[in-house]
Order: sequence, then structure tokens, then C-alpha cells
Amino acid sequence: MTLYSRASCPHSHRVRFVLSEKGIAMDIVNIEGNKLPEDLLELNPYNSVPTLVDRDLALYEPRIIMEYLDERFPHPPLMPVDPVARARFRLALYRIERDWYSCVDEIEQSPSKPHLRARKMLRESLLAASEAFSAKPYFLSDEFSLVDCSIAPILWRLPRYEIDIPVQAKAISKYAERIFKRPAFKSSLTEPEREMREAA
Ligand SMILES: N[C@@H](CCC(=O)N[C@@H](CS)C(=O)NCC(=O)O)C(=O)O
Repeated sequence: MTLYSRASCPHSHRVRFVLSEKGIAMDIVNIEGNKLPEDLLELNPYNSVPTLVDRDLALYEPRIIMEYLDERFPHPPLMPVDPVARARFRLALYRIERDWYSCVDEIEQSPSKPHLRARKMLRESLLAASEAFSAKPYFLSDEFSLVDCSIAPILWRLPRYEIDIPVQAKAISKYAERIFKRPAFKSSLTEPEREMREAA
């Protein structure tokens, strides 16, 4: 299996976190700069990372890759078994992408621009969800899941996006600390990702 990833890409980070939680060893092709490898261009019509190749299967879109990995490597499970709970988790993933990753993607596409609107929207949307971060040990759940694997790369990047979490929303910081302490989270980090917090 091969994962095409970028060292600072939050979507690649979601997938690397899943790999790490499940202890899956994989060849990681680290893409740098604008020139993409020929094989990636052939495998993925959108030329995006992360892209996962498992024999003759080529997958793109982080959520599709994450769900595939969870089914292909069932232990530890990162989605509930019950259909209603699964649907709720899928909806949470959809909303995280629609409400939070849309802002993250805007900021990431041209990091040198100020992106005041996207940063403000991301901050306000996170703060509005503050209660959901404290209701249970993990997001919406007693068990760690793909939802947490998707949220953590965003929270890790908040200092880089110059987004502060005020004390009134300390549930978010506490949740982040819990996730960042996980050995699998630590080992999911690339060197540039580690530096994002060292520099903060
Ligand atoms: N929805 C996107 C999410 C992934 C994404 O936005 N990836 C960015 C990097 S973080 C990307 O591939 N940009 C083009 C590139 O890096 O060449 C997808 O198509 O998979």
C-alpha cells in the first residue's frame, strides 16, 4: 500500500492519524513543490493528496480513504457498528468538512494571504461547537473515532492560523490536549507539523 501525502496537508494528516491509530505500515510518498509524480497524475483525476493505492485500487478524498482503512483494518474500530450511530458520525464528518475544512482549505491554498474572513468563520464555528467538545471524552462519543482523526489536524494548526481559543471555550483546548497526548497522534506528525507548535 502507498499513501501520497504532503507533509503539511491537513487532509493527509487525517489519513496519517488513522494509519497510526491502527498501526498500519505503509509506503508514504511525500510530495513537495508543484510538480506531482507521473503515477499520481494517472491515478487521481483531481491530482490531489491524500491518495491511497492498494494494489489496483486507487482512492482519493480523505473521508473515502479513512473509511476504507477502517473497514480493511478493523482493529481498533474507528466507526460505531450500529447504523444509526454510523449515520450520525458520517453526518459529523460531512459537517466538519463543510463548515471547518472549507475555511481550512481556503487558508491553506494561499497561506501568505491574511484570510481574515475564513479565520473568523473557522474560529466562530469552532467556538459555537464548544459544548460538543466537552459532552463526552471524544467528539460525540465515548470511543475514539474517525471524527476525532478529522478534527485533530485542524486544532493542531490553530496557532499557525493565528486562531486563539478563549478560556470560555476551554473545553476545546482540553479536548485537543487529550488527543495530542495520544502516542498515535504524536507518531502521525511529520517534521513540518511538529514545527507548527514548536514555533507557536
Ligand atoms: N477534497 C480534497 C481534500 C484534499 C486537499 O485539499 N488536498 C490539497 C493539499 S492539503 C491538495 O491536494 N492540493 C493540491 C496539491 O497539493 O497539489 C480532495 O480532493 O481530496
